[in-house]
Amino acid sequence: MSLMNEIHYESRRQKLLSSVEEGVIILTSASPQTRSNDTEYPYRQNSNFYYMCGFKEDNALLVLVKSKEFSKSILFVEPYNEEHALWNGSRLGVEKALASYNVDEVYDIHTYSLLIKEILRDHIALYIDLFDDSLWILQAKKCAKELHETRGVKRHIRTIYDVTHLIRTLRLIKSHEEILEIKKAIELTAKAHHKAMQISKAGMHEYELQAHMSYVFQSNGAQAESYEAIVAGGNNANTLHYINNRDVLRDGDLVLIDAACEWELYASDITRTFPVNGKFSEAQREVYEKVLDVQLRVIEAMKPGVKRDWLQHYSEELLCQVLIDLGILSGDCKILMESKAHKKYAPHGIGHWMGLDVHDPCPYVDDEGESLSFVSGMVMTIEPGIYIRADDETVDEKYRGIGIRIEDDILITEMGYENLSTAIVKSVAEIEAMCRSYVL
Ligand SMILES: [Mn+2]
Repeated sequence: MSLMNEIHYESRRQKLLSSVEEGVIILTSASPQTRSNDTEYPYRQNSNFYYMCGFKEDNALLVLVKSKEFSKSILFVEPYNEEHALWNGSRLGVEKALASYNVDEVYDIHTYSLLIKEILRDHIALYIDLFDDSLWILQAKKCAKELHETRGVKRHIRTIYDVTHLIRTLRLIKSHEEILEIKKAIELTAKAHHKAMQISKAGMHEYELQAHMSYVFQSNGAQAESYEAIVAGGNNANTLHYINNRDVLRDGDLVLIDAACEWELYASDITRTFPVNGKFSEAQREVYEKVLDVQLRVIEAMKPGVKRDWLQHYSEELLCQVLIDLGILSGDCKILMESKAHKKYAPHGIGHWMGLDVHDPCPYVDDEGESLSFVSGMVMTIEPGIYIRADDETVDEKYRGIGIRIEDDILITEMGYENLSTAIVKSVAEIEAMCRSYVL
């Protein structure tokens, strides 16, 4: 059960409506996606739609109306249908949706094409997801055109705005309940990562570790994983989005696991890197501890007022210095950074917003393009990594094939930060102890 109740959604809708002078906002549910022939991927609701109403079914619409005199929220849903209930499960239907969702009106989705024209009448602004090419949006535009051509209608839709930016800005600041959902996701993800460390041994396949983690997620009630798991043994870790996971785990290699589950549609996003056989080699430990030191320092710098751009620059400086210390790069850190030399070994950003989406699409900059400053309630991952390809002959042989990333989920608080994933072991001693620990 979601911790969010109708009051949460109602207050979000009020906030959204208060940022709009007048007009009609249309938000559409995600459409089911075909996997092959007549089979579908598991359904996942559209995050912006879900954020504004909490409705999980497909084939649904949320329409918010604001005029000088009033504002109202309307939900369009699939009616209850016995045939559908028999084959695919019961839908809530119009009456029950009205009773359980605190919206002003609920209608059968099949009446939308008739009703939307009346809803749009006399409004001058339409707010949609500009990249939403669903038939519902096309229909709304068609009705707006018809109204434009109708004698006697005095006001017409004359501007179409992007509504997603407004919602994404609201989504930047997480409520107490949202943080609790994220914590629950992380709690299961912690179990899964610890499990992987405990059972890992040379000769296993990457997909076996993945399967054990998926078992932890599903057997504990998680409905989905936040993203395709990366289980990358040895040099595979140097392919950033390695999701093949078919290789054998080799003795003496590290394994990088970037995997996490979703809880009530809220994501977690965790990466740990550990030795397949449970014991870091000298060179692996050296690189690992340096990456960990960077991660700890970057997290320590997080607090309200700090700009995300600054944090990115700071982390690049630290990583560049690590590369110099390891003898992988040589020269002055500033000059190396200007030529982006460090990007060869540390190519990705330090972190991203996280929430209903693993990469929460909240803005990183304000309207002027200035980097946003952290505010209490924001959640960002911190995931420094260093990747040294096995075929990179410019690097000392002992480091070749090492790829390390360490990722945690950080909440900005009034006083500074809270590491939400601090329970997942990450020091060399903790990891080696976890790998040694007995497991059934
Ligand atoms: Mn991430």
